[in-house]
Amino acid sequence: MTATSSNNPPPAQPPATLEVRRLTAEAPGAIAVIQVSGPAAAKQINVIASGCNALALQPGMLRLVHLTLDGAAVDHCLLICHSPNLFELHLHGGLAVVRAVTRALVEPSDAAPVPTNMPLATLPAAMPSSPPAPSTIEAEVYEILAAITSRTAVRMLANQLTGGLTQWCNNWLARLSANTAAEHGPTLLQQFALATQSVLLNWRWQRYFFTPPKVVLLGPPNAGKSTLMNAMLGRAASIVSDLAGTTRDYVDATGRLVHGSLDMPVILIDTAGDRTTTDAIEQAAIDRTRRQAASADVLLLVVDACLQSSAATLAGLASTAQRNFSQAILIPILNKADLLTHPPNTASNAIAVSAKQGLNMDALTAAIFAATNANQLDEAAPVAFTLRQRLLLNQAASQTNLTDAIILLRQLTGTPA
Ligand SMILES: Nc1nc2c(ncn2[C@@H]2O[C@H](COP(=O)(O)OP(=O)(O)O)[C@@H](O)[C@H]2O)c(=O)[nH]1
Ligand SMILES: [Mg+2]
Repeated sequence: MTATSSNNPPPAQPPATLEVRRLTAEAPGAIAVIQVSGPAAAKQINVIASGCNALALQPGMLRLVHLTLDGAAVDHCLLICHSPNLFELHLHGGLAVVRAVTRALVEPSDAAPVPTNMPLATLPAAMPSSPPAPSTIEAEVYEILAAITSRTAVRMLANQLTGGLTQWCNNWLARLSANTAAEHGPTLLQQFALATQSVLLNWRWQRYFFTPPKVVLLGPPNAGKSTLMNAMLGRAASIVSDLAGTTRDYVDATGRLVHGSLDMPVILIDTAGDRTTTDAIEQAAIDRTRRQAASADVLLLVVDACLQSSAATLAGLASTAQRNFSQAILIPILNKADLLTHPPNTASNAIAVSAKQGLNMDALTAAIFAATNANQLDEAAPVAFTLRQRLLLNQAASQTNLTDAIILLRQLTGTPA
């Protein structure tokens, strides 16, 4: 008889309270299976699954549950109880959902928040032992790639794999590591901080290729805003009419602006003309228009070029917009240029277009690219395209000690110490 484990039992291990394992490969797919086991499994599942009490499930039971993260519903999934200590979640296989769910499961629900001033050396220990979020630039590239609609952004991301941010981090890692001698430290760190800030600042406009800027059309009724929006989209998303007040509520649509070799997604928002009205519904639409303008990246101020008052109307629109919506870039536009018998008055730097005939639309696209700085794009430059990267860079830029900056850069690239 051979020795069996019952003859020679291993030393008793205390049971892990909770174990979370992904049973499917970490890759995009239709379904992902996460196994949750241990005495705390049911309690922890209850933190993220609503519509079912995992503690009350019997072995073999199957339930449809809603996944709730940070108080908001994110998905639904199947919950299978194999035993009171062993469950499986079958959820949609998108990496973002799987990672968010895994993270919520492994984080103790009553965990104290990590203080922001925690000394660097203790930070890695405070993170989950197997971080569910991608921790390398390459993993983040593949995760973001699926949600990208701009070809320019795809090329920018591809460049980050070996060049771009990866190369930038590796270069700085080499420079900082070679200069840990105290006398070189401060100047080198200052250079590093400047270089880091420049990468972070560039994101302010690089981001438009990843998250479409919100472009809101404002102007009096009948100026041709709806016609212009349709012309920019290349399809009839908004109703065009001679009747003032046709566009009562705002209309939004996603489009793509192409400028040379660059393409940028945009959210275009056509609005109700701003005017005094006694109609309660129109007033409500005008209020909603103002809220859209308040969150716009770009405001297209559109007036009818044929009206005597066009220059004054444009100036009035611009000063109101500057006062109320100062966060937005303003682009003044004189529309209906096809009807003019004399050259338009472009003293106000307005772009003269004909939305109806598609005249000078390239100049408008170019103006949006220039206003957002997107025309300066260097596709090979470093892009800090995730919040994780930007937080780590921001933290690295304020370090007064080379070793701490190096630790943060290593975390960013996922390079072991
Ligand atoms: N000739 C000409 N007419 C235009 C142009 N743009 C719009 N219109 C006309 O102006 C009227 C009002 O257009 P619309 O887009 O509904 O204006 P909105 O109220 O600002 O949205 C319609 O009859 C359009 O056909 C243009 O560039 N040239
Ligand atoms: Mg309209």
